[in-house]
Amino acid sequence: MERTYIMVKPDGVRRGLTGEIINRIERKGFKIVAMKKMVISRETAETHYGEHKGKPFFEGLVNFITSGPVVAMVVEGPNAIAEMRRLMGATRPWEAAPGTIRADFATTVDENVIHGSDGPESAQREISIFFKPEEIIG
Ligand code: RTP
Ligand code: MG
Repeated sequence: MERTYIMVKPDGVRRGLTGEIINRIERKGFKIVAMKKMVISRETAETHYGEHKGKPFFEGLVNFITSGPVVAMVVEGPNAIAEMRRLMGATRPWEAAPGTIRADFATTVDENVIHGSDGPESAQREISIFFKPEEIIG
């Protein structure tokens, strides 16, 4: 069993795609063990995306991710980190495989609907940024 941090980004929430995304996660057979709607502070956004600090898109990324509510989740299941990345599709939606969330619902790299942790260390780190241990109900 593995846990990953998943987030419906502000564009996904604004466009009413939260239910569709939850549906895909649950149909896959994964379990949502924590979930909340929240507006991320700049400080939290900069921590979450710390690996991208200094890159040309960093400022825009922080502005975007703080631009409206997100739906944050912890998703649990076998190989959940890699499998959720597979369901999400590639970062650039035009490179995402057909049938993936980003291929089906996004057109630009800046607003690509969903975030998912990219490895075990970032999963642990990101889960602890957004959730207290007692908010995770297995
Ligand atoms: P995420 O962290 O949001 O799940 O996306 P990811 O792992 O697939 O991609 P990552 O490399 O971590 O990049 C984080 C987000 O930054 C934006 N980005 N823009 N303009 C660009 O070249 C560019 N590159 C990355 C994307 O919104 C990406 O999701
Ligand atoms: Mg990433």
